[in-house]
Amino acid sequence: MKMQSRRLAALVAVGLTATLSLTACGNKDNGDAGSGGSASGAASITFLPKNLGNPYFDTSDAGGKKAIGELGGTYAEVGPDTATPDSQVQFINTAAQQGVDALVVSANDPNAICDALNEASSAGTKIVTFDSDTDPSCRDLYVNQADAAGIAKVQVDMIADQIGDSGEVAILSAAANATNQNAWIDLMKKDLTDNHPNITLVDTVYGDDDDQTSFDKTAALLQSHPNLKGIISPTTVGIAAAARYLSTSDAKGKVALTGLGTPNQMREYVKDGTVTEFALWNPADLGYLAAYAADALVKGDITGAEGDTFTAGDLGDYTVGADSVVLLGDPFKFNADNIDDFDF
Ligand code: RAM
Repeated sequence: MKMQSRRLAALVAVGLTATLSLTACGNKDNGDAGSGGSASGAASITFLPKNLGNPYFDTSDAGGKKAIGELGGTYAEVGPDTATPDSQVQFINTAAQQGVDALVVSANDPNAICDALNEASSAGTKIVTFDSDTDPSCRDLYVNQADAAGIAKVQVDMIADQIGDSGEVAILSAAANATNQNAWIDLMKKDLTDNHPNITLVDTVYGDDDDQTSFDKTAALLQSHPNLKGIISPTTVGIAAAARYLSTSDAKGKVALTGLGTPNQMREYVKDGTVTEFALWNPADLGYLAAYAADALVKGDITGAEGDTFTAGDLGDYTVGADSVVLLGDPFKFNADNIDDFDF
């Protein structure tokens, strides 16, 4: 997938900015992001990632914090330690009780948090999902990182390329109920069946977006499938753990690994030859866009209806699409030629 140089420059710039602001962003960050604090008209927006301690969400939420700073609002980040289906419920309830203006959530399960979100919504909190959606009835807007079909295709294209379009592959995913990974996996399966008859998907396993679980599942995959030629891991936690395992195993250079990763977590494994190429969007851009969308909902500039438009700071103008979805852009491929251009 080609990316225009203007967009690439923006990606690098936002990535660098996000990295700088990361130093000021602890796991549970709470407080005024802008100099004006929550002056009248300024929104309080709370980010609720799938789990804390996941560098992907550290970066996305730092993007959200930057946007809220520009808007003069109040930023907070709360979240569970584990990416389980209902671990986010207590944080949603608390945010609603606090009268937070908007919640920006990446869901571990499409339905398990719906009751809590609906209650928060009835109490006046705007609900934005980003990264991983809920059932559409439980939120005002979903900020989607990239078209699901495009995310699926880029991963299938990369593994096909890396294993000569033939042989056994497996998927190492995140939590078993994750809306985003499950949508991508369904589309990858279809693409493999339709377009890659010589590739066989032999297993799909779940590392729960937990580093150790993902590491152990990688070891188990290699044991159960001695003819495995490739692993696709559509999660930044999974691909980094799998790369760490492969890098010191006999399978290094023999079993291909690709999927979705962050450049900072994957750099050493690209340099040592464990990984050839992987993909992602810029999580900082995603959080930044979600914060601007949440603010536009709070201020009543948009309702989430198809055709609504708003401006997301440096990223420019966006239009709400069908099913109240706002699309960030295209995935981007990282490899030895470009990985040093990125810092997130
Ligand atoms: C992990 C999470 C997140 C996903 C990325 C690719 O960090 O599962 O939801 O979007 O990977």
